[in-house]
Amino acid sequence: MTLQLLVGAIVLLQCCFIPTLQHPLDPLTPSEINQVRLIIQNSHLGTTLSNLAFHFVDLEEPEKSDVLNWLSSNKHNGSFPYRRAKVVVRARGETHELIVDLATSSITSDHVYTGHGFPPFTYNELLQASRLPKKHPEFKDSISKRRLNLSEITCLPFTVGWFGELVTKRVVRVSCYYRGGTTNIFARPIVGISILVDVESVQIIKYTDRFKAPLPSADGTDFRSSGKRPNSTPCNGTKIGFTIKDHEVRWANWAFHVAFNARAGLIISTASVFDAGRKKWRRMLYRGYVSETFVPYMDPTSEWYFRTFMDIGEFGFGRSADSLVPLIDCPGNAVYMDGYMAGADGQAQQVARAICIFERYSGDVAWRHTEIGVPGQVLTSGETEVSLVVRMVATVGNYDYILDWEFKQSGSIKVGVSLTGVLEMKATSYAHNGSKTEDVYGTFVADNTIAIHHDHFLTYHLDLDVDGTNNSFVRSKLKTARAVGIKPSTPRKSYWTVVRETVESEAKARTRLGLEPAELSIVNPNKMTKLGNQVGYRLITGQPATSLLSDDDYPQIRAAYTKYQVWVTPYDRLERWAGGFYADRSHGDDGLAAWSKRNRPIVNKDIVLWYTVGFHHIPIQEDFPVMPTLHSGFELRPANFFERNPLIKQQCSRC
Ligand SMILES: *[C@@H]1O[C@H](CO)[C@@H](O)[C@H](O)[C@H]1NC(C)=O
Ligand SMILES: *[C@@H]1O[C@H](CO)[C@@H](O)[C@H](O)[C@H]1NC(C)=O
Ligand SMILES: *[C@@H]1O[C@H](CO)[C@@H](O)[C@H](O)[C@H]1NC(C)=O
Ligand SMILES: *[C@@H]1O[C@H](CO)[C@@H](O)[C@H](O)[C@H]1NC(C)=O
Ligand SMILES: *[C@@H]1O[C@H](CO)[C@@H](O)[C@H](O)[C@H]1NC(C)=O
Ligand SMILES: [Cu+2]
Repeated sequence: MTLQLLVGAIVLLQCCFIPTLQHPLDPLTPSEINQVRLIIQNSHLGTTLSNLAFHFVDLEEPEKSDVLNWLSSNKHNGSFPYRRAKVVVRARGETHELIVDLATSSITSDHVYTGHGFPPFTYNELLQASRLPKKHPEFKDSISKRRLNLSEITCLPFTVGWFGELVTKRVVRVSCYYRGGTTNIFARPIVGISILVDVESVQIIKYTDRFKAPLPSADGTDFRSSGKRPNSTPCNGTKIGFTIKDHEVRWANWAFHVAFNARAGLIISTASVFDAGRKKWRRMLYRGYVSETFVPYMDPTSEWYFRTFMDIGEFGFGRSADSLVPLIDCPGNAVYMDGYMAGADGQAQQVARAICIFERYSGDVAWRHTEIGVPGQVLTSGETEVSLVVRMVATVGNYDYILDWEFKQSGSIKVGVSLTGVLEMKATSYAHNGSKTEDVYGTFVADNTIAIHHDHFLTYHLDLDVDGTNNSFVRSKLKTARAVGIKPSTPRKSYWTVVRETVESEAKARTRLGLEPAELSIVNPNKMTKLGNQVGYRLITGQPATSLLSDDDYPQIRAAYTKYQVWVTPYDRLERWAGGFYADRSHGDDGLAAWSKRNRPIVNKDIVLWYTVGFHHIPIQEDFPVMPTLHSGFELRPANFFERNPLIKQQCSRC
């Protein structure tokens, strides 16, 4: 979980395209990003020798009511009444939060942020920091003491978290690796050295060299594939086909909006599903994206303890997005969408093929049944599953995250998180596992090489609007009941029954999964099916991992929201980033856990569901030299939303 420095795909954009009528949630275009840059450079912030650097440039989240009004009334007529950017720049050592109005080319708000935490690092800061050691005399000494060749060293920056100290500087730690015959740099860490870099003055401010350990061998570390790519023919299925107009996608019974930004990467908005029975589009998800990640490593020693990364807030999934490679990352039938973001100088940069969209013919069964009860016949009927996948891949240093949104004709959205890439490893003087190797904090994956225990928590912001804006959160508990008082009497002693409870407040909504059997759903309490059930969507969860760190541990204070997998908050336009907006060196005073402390009511309100996909990762040897993809995720599945299975198309008189 270092920060990626080898992003070859980013290109500077010299020019621009003229957008057509914009959806209010369209990401900033390259020309808008460049416009923002000019406006700020021409303001008081650009006038002095102030080292102006752009840390965050994004669409200012519009008012939801404005977006919904525009969508329902004016969509194919007028443009949205405003277009604004939220920008965070650093100038003269201060963090400025700006709102830029793009219609009037003016700064409408300029506020100096003085709270805890810092904005995301720029790519330039990390690049400069990573180049410092090789020019540093003490480091050169350390390297010659280890009899290594300086020209074979790659150094990478790591964010440092917060451990109760008074924070005065923006810093990163730099760790170095030895290539010497491998492309898998993470497999050859040079241990014992700690390098602290002040990213603003671009200087090493602390250097220690505490111990040496043998350098792991380059043998067997290479992960390059043969270069052969599979035949592009997808599995056999019925092609449905989809259309993309700007950022709006239509496929089968789905319509939704796809956006990209530097922080979250892929964002799905205004998803509606067509109800063939009612012959109308029904709202389902207003906005969904990964809001924060938390990746704490479980080695408390002085060279490792700080590795407790919050990649989205400290750097950004969009900034780490890869240009997708056809036939490796996406199948032959995929279409691609580019992404745009601002560089440190404010200039628009393109990530070509940041997102791919494709129909998946999985070979799975969407539904089936064989009926042998009809005399003289064996009836088998069913359909193969065809779905639509929207995908991006973020490589945050050593790890690759494959993020999927899979739309199903059943009305489900299946969200996939897949992990692959290279483990974060440490060199040790022990050759391999044995009775004397207790305090290694990980698994031996190669000679002298330990892959450290860690977690991955990806927290999704899921603003469901099931059939409208006002929703409630319902927990349906499965309770064992005694079979008493049933007439005529039954030989059964027990059964289970469902106790449906509308959750009243934020505090009651926090859920640690797996402690009791319960189904969780978001319902619209104002809308019923014809059969009198509240319309809703159910959250089908993945494996229940929560953070195991103690509550008083500093990384846990910063990522307190990882103690529960499920949270529900009332919608607030500004409550978007679960780990807080200023996540680098944050103190935990902003973010999901802090907002939720207000314990606001959540019944029949516009509410947001937050779900954390978690992995406890005990490395195994098969994860070396590169890890086979590990899948997880969750599903949002219609639950009494339709009158019947929407895959069954034939007419029916009662629906
Ligand atoms: C477009 O908007 C104008 C002003 O809001 C309105 O008068 C007109 O009827 C609208 N046209 C359509 C086709 O909706
Ligand atoms: C160091 O590596 C460079 C590049 O591979 C090579 O040219 C040089 O001879 C090496 N020096 C030593 C001392 O091994
Ligand atoms: C799919 O199946 C049909 C009929 O069985 C066949 O003609 C066609 O070539 C197949 N397509 C692919 C891509 O395998
Ligand atoms: C490592 O070795 C110790 C001592 O033999 C043993 O108890 C432990 O199970 C081994 N670890 C693994 C992952 O097998
Ligand atoms: C929706 O919620 C708002 C705010 O709580 C409330 O004022 C409004 O009456 C609700 N609407 C419906 C249809 O219940
Ligand atoms: Cu992992």
